[in-house]
Amino acid sequence: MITLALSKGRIFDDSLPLLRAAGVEVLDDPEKSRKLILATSRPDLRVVMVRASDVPTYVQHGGADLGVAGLDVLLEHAAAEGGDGLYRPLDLRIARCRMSVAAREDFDYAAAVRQGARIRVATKYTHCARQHFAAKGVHVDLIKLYGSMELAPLTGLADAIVDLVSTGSTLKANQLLEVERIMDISARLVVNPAALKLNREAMRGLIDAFEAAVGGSGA
Ligand code: PRT
Ligand code: MG
Repeated sequence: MITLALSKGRIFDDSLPLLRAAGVEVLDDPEKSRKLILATSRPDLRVVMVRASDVPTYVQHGGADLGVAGLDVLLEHAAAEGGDGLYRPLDLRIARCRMSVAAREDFDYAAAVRQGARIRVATKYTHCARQHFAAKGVHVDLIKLYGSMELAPLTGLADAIVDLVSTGSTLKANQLLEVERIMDISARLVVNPAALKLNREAMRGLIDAFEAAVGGSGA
């Protein structure tokens, strides 16, 4: 049995067409069912539903053989673990967005950077943020948050945030401006190397089918 870890919401929704193109139908809808283990049309493949940030943990420790997770989640996980030993064979080109720095309209980010000021930055992505600002030689005090980053500059908790942006409407609704783009983000297929070794034929077949589905979708 091959176990694929997915998370509810955009990762699951955007993975479905790829699975379908790979000839796999998921037989339950996680939005309607409380089941955490979903059968598929392939008797040797099941899907487990976990929190987005738990996908790399499941795959790393063998609770799942492979999984789909955002590059943001993978980079933060790998940094926290000092490497995770996962194969990342494929950019699935789904759940795309960018990681950016945003600030209040009345905060002159460029001037603060130029003057070498210490900038207070709130974010869920502390490892990516630390690396980005260190590479630019910008002095920051990072404040770790788990959600609603947009609130931090509005309440005076921070001068700026590092968050994911797709349409930009969340920033706009909170009168924040995107002042710097850090990196493009998309979801990746991650694979447990031991699982690949043990079950090479079936796993390879599935990875190849994913690859063909990504290429074929023209995304
Ligand atoms: O919600 P939960 O805590 O369980 O986990 P999660 O928030 O990590 O999961 P989920 O399903 O929200 O996101 C899964 C993955 O989708 C992320 O890890 C990203 O790789 C990817 N993704 C793509 C996004 C977005 N686009 C996105 N827009 N993840 C989050 N957002 C959020 C963003 O943080 C901000 O709050 O959407 C808001 C901005 O969207 P716009 O369209 O208003 O710019
Ligand atoms: Mg979310």
